[in-house]
Amino acid sequence: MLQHSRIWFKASTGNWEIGSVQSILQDGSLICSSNDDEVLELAVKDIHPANPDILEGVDDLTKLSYLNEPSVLHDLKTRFEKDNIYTNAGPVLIALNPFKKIPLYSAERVQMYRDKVSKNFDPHVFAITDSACTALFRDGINQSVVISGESGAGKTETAKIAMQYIATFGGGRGVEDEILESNPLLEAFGNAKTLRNDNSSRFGKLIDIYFDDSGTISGAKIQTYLLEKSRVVYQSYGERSYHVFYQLCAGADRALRQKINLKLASDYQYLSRNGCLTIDAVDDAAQFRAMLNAMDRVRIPKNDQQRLFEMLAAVLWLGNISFHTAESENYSTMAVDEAARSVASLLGCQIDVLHTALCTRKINARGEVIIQQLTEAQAIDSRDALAKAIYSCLFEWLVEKINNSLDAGKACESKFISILDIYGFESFENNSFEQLCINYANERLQQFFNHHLFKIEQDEYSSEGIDWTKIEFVDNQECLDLIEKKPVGLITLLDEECSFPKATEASLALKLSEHLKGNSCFKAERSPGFTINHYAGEVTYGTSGFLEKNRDLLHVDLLELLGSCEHDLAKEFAAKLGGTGRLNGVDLQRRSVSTKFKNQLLNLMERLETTSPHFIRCVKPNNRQLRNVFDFDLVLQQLHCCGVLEVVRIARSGYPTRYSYEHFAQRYGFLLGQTKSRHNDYRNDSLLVLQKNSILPGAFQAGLSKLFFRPGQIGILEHLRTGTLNAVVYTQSRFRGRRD
Ligand code: AOV
Ligand code: MG
Repeated sequence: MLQHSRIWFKASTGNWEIGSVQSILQDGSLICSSNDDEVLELAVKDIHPANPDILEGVDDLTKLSYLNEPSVLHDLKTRFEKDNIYTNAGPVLIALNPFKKIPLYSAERVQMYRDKVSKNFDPHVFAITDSACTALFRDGINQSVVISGESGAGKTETAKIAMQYIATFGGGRGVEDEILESNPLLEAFGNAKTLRNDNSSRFGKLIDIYFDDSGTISGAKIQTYLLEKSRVVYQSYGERSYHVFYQLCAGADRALRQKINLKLASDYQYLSRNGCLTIDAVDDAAQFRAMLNAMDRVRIPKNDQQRLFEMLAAVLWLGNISFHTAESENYSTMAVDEAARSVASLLGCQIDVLHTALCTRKINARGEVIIQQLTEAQAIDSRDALAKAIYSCLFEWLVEKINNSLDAGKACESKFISILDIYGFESFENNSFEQLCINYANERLQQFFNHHLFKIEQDEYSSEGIDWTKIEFVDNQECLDLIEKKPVGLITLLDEECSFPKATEASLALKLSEHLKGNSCFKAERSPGFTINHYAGEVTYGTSGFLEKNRDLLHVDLLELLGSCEHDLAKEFAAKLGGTGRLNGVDLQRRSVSTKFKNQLLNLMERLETTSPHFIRCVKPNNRQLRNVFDFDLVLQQLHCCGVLEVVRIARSGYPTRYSYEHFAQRYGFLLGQTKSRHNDYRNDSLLVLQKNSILPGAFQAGLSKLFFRPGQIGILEHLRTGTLNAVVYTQSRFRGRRD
């Protein structure tokens, strides 16, 4: 550190501030002055060099001369204050959530990125999506856009922006409009207000967008992951159930209201119990109209829409069904009131059939069927289980309808780009099974990120014999082992405990603690529960409700009820649920929610592995959903836990573009003209191309089977290639012109 150099130091406020070095003491500590002319003595470890002014607010963190936390934060903040919310971190796009509308997404702007009128465009979701589209057709490899970040960081908005770009890039047949319209529809049914995000996704989503050889979108397919169905019957204070319920109650016209006997949201227990009925600045009635419009656009026929609303109303009325227990009895009976009558009429069943299904249970005891009468609490559980089952079936049914409309079946063979938008990492005061699943999915995604940006990258350098100094990163394998390792991972232990009828939340907590205490990411808690040290921070989970949620049994009585209803969706759902063999908990091990989810996630990862991924990291500038507020510590923590600094470090010294000698020689070999080798010595030809076109030795390394390039080099070669090809075409046409 030299005298007068600009530095960052941590001020007494805890914030990083700019200062300059005045003198250096013998023990190595420094006398520095702050911008306010305060003089301080600082240890070397407490300061970082600051970048020169000319690097203020650069659009790619790899351009910073000094890569340290305050410099990176300062860069992001400077850009954020000018509404430049996107910044590259080498290959990763960082997207800061502005929590306000910024004019960055017009059709003109899409066109600008598409036409690539300038090389120096600001980083943007459009730019990274464009590179995916371009690579799809240039390299013939399927691509993916993988979006991650905490809850409320902006993943879903970002995914929609990427879809908007792709729809323009490959539009033509009209299916692109349906792809875009699937968003408001799925959000209505799968998103809800949580304490972290007014429009929080409560399901994971992968959409594959298919292209034909002419580059036009030919169809799409949506795959969804584990919808949080407990929300239908219960929400934490200050949260809401799924948007669609409030939209329906606020927006349905009189005819529909009458048909399905619809009241106001405040009349339904499932919606009003915790007092949060509206969202600031959101008009549920207007959203309902948008949702209806979206249903029309994805060609859901009116009669299907009608059936869907009937089912939604049935779910709402179910929540109002109440039970009584007569004195001196210990079993309950259902109140025959408007709620019970509405459910029966909407589903198409007799009231007494509904009563029997909710208040009794058939038990098979040594070959004999016994009818057990349920207590009030059990009857309520039964009722809620039915509501949750209907809603989650409805969600799957809707996804299937959308997929039919997107021609998902036909398109599967062609090239595709996948966009992944899952629920972000969550940590509340009380965390349960749902948070565990969500955070587990995020761990998996984080590993995918690590794997691509650190591991595969560096392993390839070493196997190809490239000169390289290894960069360390935080591996989250131990946390994944904790959750999914066999035979003693959390999921296996949970499944095992679920197969004991007498298991309780306490016995589960004890079992987990006994078997998992050796894992450094695990800590047992006193109240039944445990803490996991996730890549994004510690989360404490309470085991209450874990067993039932993981078992997710719908008793045969309820299945039979659904199957006997006149409503054809009820019948369809019963067949579907029954078909998965959930009766009597048979084969529970294979079918528990967590095991099913784990398998789904592993399939997802396998699928992503076959693509060439592009990463967008969404970052939340503050926890209060406020515009223009940049909370240093919060941003830093998010950058930290996903290893952004390390990504930048690798990108700065790494070789992001690579080609096999064969591929390279085939694409650029013609630039050699006559000097090209006769027997296709690809390696030799490739190196000659580089030499003849003045690609400097520092700009690439020749590996055993591949060439590795520093950023920007392929752009130069492509430019030369296009130039040469154009010249050839021009000469040929002139030649032809002369002949004619
Ligand atoms: P998430 O998908 O990452 O959370 P969202 O995409 O729903 O987060 O973003 C949360 C809110 O931030 C949105 O509803 C918008 O109000 C705002 N927002 C995000 N990105 C932008 C943008 N580019 N421009 C303007 N506003 C934006 V979760 O689904 O909770 O993990 O489960
Ligand atoms: Mg989301």
